[in-house]
Amino acid sequence: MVTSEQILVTGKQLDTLCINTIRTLAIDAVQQANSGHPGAPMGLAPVAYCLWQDFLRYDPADPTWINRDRFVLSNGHASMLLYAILHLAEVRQVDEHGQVTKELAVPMEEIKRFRQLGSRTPGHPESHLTSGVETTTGPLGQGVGNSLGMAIAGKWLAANFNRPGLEIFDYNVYAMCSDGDVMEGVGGEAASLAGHLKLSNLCWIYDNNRVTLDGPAAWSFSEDVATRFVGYEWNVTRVVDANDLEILARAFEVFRKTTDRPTLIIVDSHIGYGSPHKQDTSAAHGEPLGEEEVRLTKRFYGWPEDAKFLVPEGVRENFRDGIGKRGRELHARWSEVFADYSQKYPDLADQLHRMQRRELPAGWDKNLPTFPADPKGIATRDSGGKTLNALAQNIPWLIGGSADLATSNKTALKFDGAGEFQAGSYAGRNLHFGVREHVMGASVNGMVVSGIRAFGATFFNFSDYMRASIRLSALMEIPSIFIFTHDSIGLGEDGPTHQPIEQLASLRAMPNLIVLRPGDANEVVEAWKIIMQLKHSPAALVLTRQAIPTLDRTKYASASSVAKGAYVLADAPGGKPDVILMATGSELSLCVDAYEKLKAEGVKARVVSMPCWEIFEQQDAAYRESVLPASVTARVSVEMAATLGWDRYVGPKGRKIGMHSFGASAPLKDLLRFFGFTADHVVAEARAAMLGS
Ligand SMILES: Cc1ncc(C[n+]2csc(CCOP(=O)(O)OP(=O)(O)O)c2C)c(N)n1
Ligand SMILES: [Mg+2]
Repeated sequence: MVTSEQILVTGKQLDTLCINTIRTLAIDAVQQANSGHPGAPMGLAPVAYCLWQDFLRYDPADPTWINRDRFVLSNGHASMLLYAILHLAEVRQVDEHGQVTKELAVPMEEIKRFRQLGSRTPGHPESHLTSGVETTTGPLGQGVGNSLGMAIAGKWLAANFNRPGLEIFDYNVYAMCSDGDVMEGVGGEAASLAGHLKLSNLCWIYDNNRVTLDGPAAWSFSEDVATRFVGYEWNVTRVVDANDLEILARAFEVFRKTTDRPTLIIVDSHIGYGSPHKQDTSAAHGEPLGEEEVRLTKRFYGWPEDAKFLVPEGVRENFRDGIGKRGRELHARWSEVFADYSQKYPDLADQLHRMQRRELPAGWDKNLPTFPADPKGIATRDSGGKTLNALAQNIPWLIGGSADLATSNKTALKFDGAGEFQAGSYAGRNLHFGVREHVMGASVNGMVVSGIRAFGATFFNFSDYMRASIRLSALMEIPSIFIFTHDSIGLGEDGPTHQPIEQLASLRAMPNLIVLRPGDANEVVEAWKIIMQLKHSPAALVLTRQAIPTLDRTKYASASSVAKGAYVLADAPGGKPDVILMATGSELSLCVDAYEKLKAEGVKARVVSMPCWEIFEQQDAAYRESVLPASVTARVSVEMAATLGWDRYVGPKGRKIGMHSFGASAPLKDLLRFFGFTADHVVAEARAAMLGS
């Protein structure tokens, strides 16, 4: 048996020692948790080691350094690889105020608590929990999708903030990925757009281990990945042995020298390297090795067989001398440049500070439009586009685009100087995602974790295509902005393939996502104000294609109460209604019409506008009771969508007008009549609710 003292610690052997430390930490943590994936960290340890130790421009003492190279572990199931590296590189934890602490992001106790409740080492890396984790990964394809956004952000920041002789931004983005990432559609979308945009600051490291969970990758995957990426106009290079540090280094150098396109490094590796059985590519590998195999594997590494969570002497020192020292020096040199920059360009430096804290510039809400009462009104996509354009002129880092529907979504930034973000001209604020909804979502998230307030837009129905990315933004607690127009059957002739039904209910079911469906143009402005002030929640802004009336706010309540999520728009005399009508979006004016009819008939009704359920739920009980008094049980909800969820507000005696089937292709007015979205129907349901209550 080998003891730790017997392990030689010089030269290449020191590298091997460090690599095997990463491997055995992963093995031991997975074994102790009795769950997780040890195989990928074992195979990839040399690659991660080489990158971090010799190439990554990263200061472990300050993981918030804005010009740090980004490292994304897109194959998030290999989380122990990242945790081991963060531990050994001694990356610091950042507190909730953004201050770097003396504490390690991943101390040894946390490695020992891998996958346990409340640990900073969850099964898959979560960026809001663990400093140094740049983005949350696990759903394959998302991390590489995020890396696209990070690379876009890097180019955009450089183009907008660098000044002659003062290069504040020149960071690179490295994403490690697996067969799954390369198989997933979103990974293909990301590669396609990155190649088109010639993002030379982007490097993917593909773990070509020829195995996936079920068995050999060849069971389901036989394309030539290199040729595919050459077709995407990437620079493709190959490392035939993941253990060959020299060839790996050469590949990273090739990436650094490539200035006109992204780089894919295909690394042939062996999953579970060193374990007698896990290298069998047909063996299941998403599980611990088992005590016996742990021993055999450690023996293969020349490791003390009984040692657990061993970090041999010299390992930490080696990381300090490598990434630690190099990162500190690079950061110090950058800080000197930045000090000079801050003197010469205090406004720009101030912007960067605000971006990092997710703060807004002074005057961010000036010149926002107000819309006069107008019975014919305006589509909320139009009022939304006008508001967005006003905000973007006040907030220089509000940028984004659409998945090829900017003209329909009304999301183009049209003011002077807005510009287009295109290959080689990276200062523009209009992004063109092409017909790639999923990676639009993932890359918006990547931009947002880079300090930019990014938005992405498409038809509401296609929110499904990007749902996995929306979900991750909510989990990551980041303020991504998703704009969805054509929000109901109200879009008309395009028909049921394009008409969302269940999307509102399903997005409302997502924790931490703020879903806003404003009911007229002035509610749109208020909704946008809410969105811009979010720091830890993403928003979905849901807007109409069709014109809807702009309500007369001298007659009805002010739209400013949108800030409370829901509010009394029109009330019965003395605030004592017999029936409550509630709606969002385009159905709000329908309720107002019904309210006027009921009023003329002597019925005491109230209209409640409910543009945002989540924010309404955050209000205190007294406010909620003042809007929806428990004593009034005759209630009607109206929404051109699945009714799931409205029970909560209409109660057991209430009535729900909504959609119970897919829509249909027809002119809007025919659809409204056919599916019962008329003021008369609302009146009838109100009377039925009053009888039943
Ligand atoms: C979107 C998504 N689908 C399925 C999974 C479950 N899963 C985890 S790892 C994996 C495949 C593993 O194969 P590969 O990507 O080649 O990684 P390796 O095991 O080689 O590290 C799968 C299907 C997932 N994490 N994400
Ligand atoms: Mg694989």
